[in-house]
Amino acid sequence: MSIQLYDLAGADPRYLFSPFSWRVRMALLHKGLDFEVVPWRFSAREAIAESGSKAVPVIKDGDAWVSDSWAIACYLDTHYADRPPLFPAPCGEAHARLVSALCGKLVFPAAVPIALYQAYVLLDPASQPYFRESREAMFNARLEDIHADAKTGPARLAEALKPFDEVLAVCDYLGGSQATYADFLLFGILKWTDIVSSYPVIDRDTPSGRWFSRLETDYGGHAGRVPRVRD
Ligand SMILES: N[C@@H](CCC(=O)N[C@@H](CS)C(=O)NCC(=O)O)C(=O)O
Repeated sequence: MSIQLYDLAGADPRYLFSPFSWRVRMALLHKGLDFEVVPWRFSAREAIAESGSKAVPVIKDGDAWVSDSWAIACYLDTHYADRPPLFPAPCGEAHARLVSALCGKLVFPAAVPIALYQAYVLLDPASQPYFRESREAMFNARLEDIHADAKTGPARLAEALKPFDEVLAVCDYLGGSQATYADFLLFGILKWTDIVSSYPVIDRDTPSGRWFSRLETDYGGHAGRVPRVRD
């Protein structure tokens, strides 16, 4: 039986955009595991109640429920050790933790002004009040006031990606010659912005942009085929 990946969906279930779920989706693709995406909404949390988590991503693998994107990646590497690694020894985990910290400090703050309001607009009406209230409390600002336009949003994101550009100018992946979980940490954030945004967010003619396009064509082009709002 294939693994089920519970993923945040918009009112239109074709839009699946959680940055954390994208990390897991890429990890499943990298491992070559069969999986099925189950659309999930804030307004229908009970679908993942058995996992003990209130947040997605969550996977169900046979009888096992696993939540939290990092914990899921660790689970996949442990349980499917014969498949391509997400954290190749000896320093895969330390490397991924460094990339995670850089993403948290640099990229996520630049992605939020692009994605937060535009993600809110895509949600089902029953989820929107919760999302607005929780995110406005988290960022201490109205969603509309956080929102960046087509000029300032991508410019700030490009600035945040500069350290990654330096690496990706000389390596195909953050993992070197192969993608690792470090790649999917960054990719998840960018894919989130790219799916929900009404304007282009990533300059494809930069090292990070070329790397993003590469990951979209890898794994049979899975990530490149998913619908974006502006398609
Ligand atoms: N640390 C968690 C974060 C997951 C997370 O925040 N997911 C969001 C969707 S993008 C969620 O489901 N939040 C639940 C809520 O806000 O109530 C992970 O990496 O899996």
